[in-house]
Amino acid sequence: MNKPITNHMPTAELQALDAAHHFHPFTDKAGLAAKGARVITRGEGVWLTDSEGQRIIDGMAGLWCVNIGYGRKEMGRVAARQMDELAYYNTFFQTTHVPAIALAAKIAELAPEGLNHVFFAGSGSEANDTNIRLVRRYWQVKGQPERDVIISRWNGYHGSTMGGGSLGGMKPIHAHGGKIAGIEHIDQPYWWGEGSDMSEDDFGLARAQQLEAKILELGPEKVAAFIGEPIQGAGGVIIPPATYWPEIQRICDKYGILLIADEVITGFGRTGNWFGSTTFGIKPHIITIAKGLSSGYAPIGGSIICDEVAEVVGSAGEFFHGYTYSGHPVAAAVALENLRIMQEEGVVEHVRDVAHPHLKAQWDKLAEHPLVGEAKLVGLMGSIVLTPNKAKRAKFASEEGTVGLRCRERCFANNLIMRHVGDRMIIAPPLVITTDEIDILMDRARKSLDECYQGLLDDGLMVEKAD
Ligand code: PXG
Repeated sequence: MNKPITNHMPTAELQALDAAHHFHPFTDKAGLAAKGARVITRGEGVWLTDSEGQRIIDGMAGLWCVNIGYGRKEMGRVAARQMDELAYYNTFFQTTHVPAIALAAKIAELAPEGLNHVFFAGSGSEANDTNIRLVRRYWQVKGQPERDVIISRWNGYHGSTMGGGSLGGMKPIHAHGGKIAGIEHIDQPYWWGEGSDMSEDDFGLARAQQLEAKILELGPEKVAAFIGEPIQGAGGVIIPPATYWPEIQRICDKYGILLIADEVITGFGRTGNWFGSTTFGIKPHIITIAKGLSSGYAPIGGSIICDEVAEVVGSAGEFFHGYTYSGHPVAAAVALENLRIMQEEGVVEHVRDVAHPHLKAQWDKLAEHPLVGEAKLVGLMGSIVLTPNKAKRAKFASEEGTVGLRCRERCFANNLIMRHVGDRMIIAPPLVITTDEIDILMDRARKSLDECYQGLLDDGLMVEKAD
């Protein structure tokens, strides 16, 4: 194969090569080969272009990560400069370099109080693997090595390495390769789907109290940590009832259990604050970061660690853990430039004061659509649930995800990227989205919902699942 692979090859040729050689993540290989992947060729702001020249509005910021939007030239310039100066050096064995120093200091400045130490990884999954080892090491050093169980939630997502996938509560992931020992799951705070006839507030408390029940079942002396996403992202943008996080916090405090907030999605402005922990009043010992840290321009993640945990683990000799690319200088320089842009351009303030209120006014109204049950939005992270009967919070008779997929296909056809998780539709656009662009996104979303609804009526699919 001598021919260069360019954006100017016919789409069908690119698709054939892709199907032949590229094994995609989380994708049905045979299904994709039959259909052909959509080839994305350019990005600018909130807009993507595909190999057929279509302009698509990206309501998902890539995979929840392109917070400053695509095509910022400063980012490439910083990467090139850093590659010229020092393309690589490691941070093992008592060496360091300026980008890792500067980025760690900047993250400590932005993080909630008391979280001043950063362990770098290449991704969110790696960072959560670090967290498993870190919290177990912490309890070992404290003389309580039997405290090694980590409690997590069903339908949480913490990555897809063995550690991340095990922490996550997605059974299809556990089914492919198993689950590591010492991880226990409790139910998620998903009121619409699982709240039966409880009020949202009572349900939030009940679901949080499952943590206490699990701690008592295992024995508090066995539990190292609890991990949760402030808002479950990949699980379908599940925004917990207001009562949930305060009760989780109370329980972690009562039993002295470390609290890990996985902010891979909610970090760096997504919820209208720098961290979702601030939005929800959570006081974590460790925050997992990735994605928005570099706005996806370079692969980088990490764990922001509180003073106490860093001091304990740091007081007992070497911590046998690290990655070749921990604090990679180019990725760190790119992340630092991303944070400079976010701070100097007031991106978090834009989310809080401009983009969120503008989107919320229209997003909330979607709940009046005949196909939509509830519509929820925190910052620029939103979800709607599709239902054949909103009064009963009914599910569709069709297999879960059938209607969501049909809705996503309408969005795709209307050049809007809006994802489905089961029969929920979710958005998380770049944080720099303007009010005009929000209007375009919402026009396309409403049109897609109308078309989906009409299609369901035509095909006799607005049917409730029997109780
Ligand atoms: N924690 C959370 C909360 C995440 O959302 C990870 C950890 C893992 O990060 P890495 O960088 O290893 O992918 C994530 C990633 C989806 C989807 O379908 C979500 C993620 C990744 C891929 C797909 O919504 N989140």
